[in-house]
Amino acid sequence: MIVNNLITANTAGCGGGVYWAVPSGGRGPFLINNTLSGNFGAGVWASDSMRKLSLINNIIVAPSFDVGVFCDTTRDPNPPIFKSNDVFGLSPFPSSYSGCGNPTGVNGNISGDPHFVDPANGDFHVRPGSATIDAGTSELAPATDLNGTSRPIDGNGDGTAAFDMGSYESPAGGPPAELTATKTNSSGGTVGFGTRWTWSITVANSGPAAAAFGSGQVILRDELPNGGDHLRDCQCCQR
Ligand SMILES: [Ca+2]
Ligand SMILES: [Ca+2]
Repeated sequence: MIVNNLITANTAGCGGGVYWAVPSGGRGPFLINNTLSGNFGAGVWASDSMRKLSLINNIIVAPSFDVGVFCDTTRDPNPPIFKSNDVFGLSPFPSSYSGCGNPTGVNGNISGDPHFVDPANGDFHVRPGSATIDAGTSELAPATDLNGTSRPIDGNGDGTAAFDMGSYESPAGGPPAELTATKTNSSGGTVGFGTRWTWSITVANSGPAAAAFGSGQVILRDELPNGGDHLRDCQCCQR
C-alpha cells in the first residue's frame, strides 16, 4: 500500500515518481490518495505483471514532454485498475497515459488541472473549486490525509462528505463566488460636446457559490477615461 504521499520533482530513467516491476501472478502495489507532480521519467512507471495493480484517488500531474502513467506492456497487456484518479499532462506537450489505454471518463477518472495552491513553492493543496475535491471513491481510502486530518470532508458544500483525490483533504466549504464586471459603452469613437451617451456596468457571478454583500459596501469604482475634461463635464451634467 502506497498511501497519502506527496512525491514531487524527481527524475529517473524509468519512473521518476514511482516505479514497480511486479512478478507474474503477484498482487502488485496499491497506490492510493497520493499526489505526484513534476516527476520526469513518468509519474508512475508500471512494469511486468499489471492486472492486479490498483491506482485509486491519486492526483498525477506530468511535466510537459513527459507522461503521468506509463505502462510497460511487454509481459502483460492488461492495464492496471484505475479508479477516481486525476491524471493530467501540462502543456504545451501534455501526456496523461502511455501504454495503459485511457481510463479518463471511466470509473471516476478525470484529466484536468487540479489547481494546486502554489506548486512552485511546494504547496500541493488544491484550491477551492478543484474538480478533485469530493471526487474520490471510498474504496480503500484512508481515514486521514497527509496532514493527519480526518477524511472524508464535504469540501464542495453539497451537503455530502466525500473523499478527495490526492494526499490532502480539502476543508469544509464550497467553491467561492467569482465576480466579473463588464462595462459596455453605448457609443464608439468620439462623442461631440453636448451629446449624451451611456455606459452600463454589469457584475455577474459565474462561481457556484452565492455572493454576499454588506449594506453600503463599495464593490466597484469606475474611472472616467483620461484626457477629457469635456467628458467629465458631460457626466456631471447628467446628474
Ligand atoms: Ca472531501
Ligand atoms: Ca460534498
